[in-house]
Amino acid sequence: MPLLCHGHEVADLREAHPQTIAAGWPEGPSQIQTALDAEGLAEDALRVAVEIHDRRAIERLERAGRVAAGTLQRVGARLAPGVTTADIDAWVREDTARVGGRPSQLGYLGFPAAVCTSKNEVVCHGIPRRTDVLADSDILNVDVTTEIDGYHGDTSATFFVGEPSAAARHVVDVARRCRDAGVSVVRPGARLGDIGAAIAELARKEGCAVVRGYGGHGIGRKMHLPPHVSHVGQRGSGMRLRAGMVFTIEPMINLGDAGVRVLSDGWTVVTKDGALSAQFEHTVLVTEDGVRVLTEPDAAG
Ligand SMILES: [Co+2]
Repeated sequence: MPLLCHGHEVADLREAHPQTIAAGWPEGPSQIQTALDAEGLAEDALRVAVEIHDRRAIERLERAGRVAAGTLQRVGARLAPGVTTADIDAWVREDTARVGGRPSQLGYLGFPAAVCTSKNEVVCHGIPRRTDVLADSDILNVDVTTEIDGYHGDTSATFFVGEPSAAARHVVDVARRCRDAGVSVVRPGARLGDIGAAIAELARKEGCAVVRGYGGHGIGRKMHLPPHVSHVGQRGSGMRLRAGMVFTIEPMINLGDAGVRVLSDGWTVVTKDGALSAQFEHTVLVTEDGVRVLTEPDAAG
């Protein structure tokens, strides 16, 4: 089977698994094309299928990305000392409903809120709470995922509340630049590992650490799909990127050590050493000649 021997090559899934794919698939993507990833997740001993989205799906993903970016931008503009993370949760629900979407995170694996709010030493998956009040010089990551018309868009940014310390400014700046460094290497023919390599090199140069346990992910008709996008990859390793793939790049950058732990609520991930952590996230599309960010705030409407 040449298809399965060439694990990085895009294949028409119908050739690989003819019995599993219906000829028409009326509501699905019309071209179920996938890349079979033999090397990228070798430890799983599983070949992971990554969807190559067609034009119709891409239009919907663009819209979902635009909508998520718009909500993030509007909510971010309202942050100030005295705001609670429960307020942010309410604003995300209101704004998402207003534009005709649904917060993807609400109820996902039992997550109790519509948005993740991760403050200071919280790395990710912070739960909004009425008792969690923003104060001057906090940093806060707000992670918005929106489903609209059956497709999801996922984006996050770390905001300053009031006047940031020099350390906060540094880790937030490095996190944004790491995300952008990861995005900048995406093009057809690049490897998944190139993304994490670009991120890890920049973080190291700036004296920061990259969180390893959590990564980016494919996104489409589900919020979380293959592939897993490591933020500490090795250049030249992993799946070969192809036009039509859509996934997130969302490095979590720590000012101190890379170590993290999960609090007893089962969700909140914090730095082990209590040092600040920051994160930025885009959903990106691999295009014929490079990359398009689907969650650019400038494109928000
Ligand atoms: Co994400």
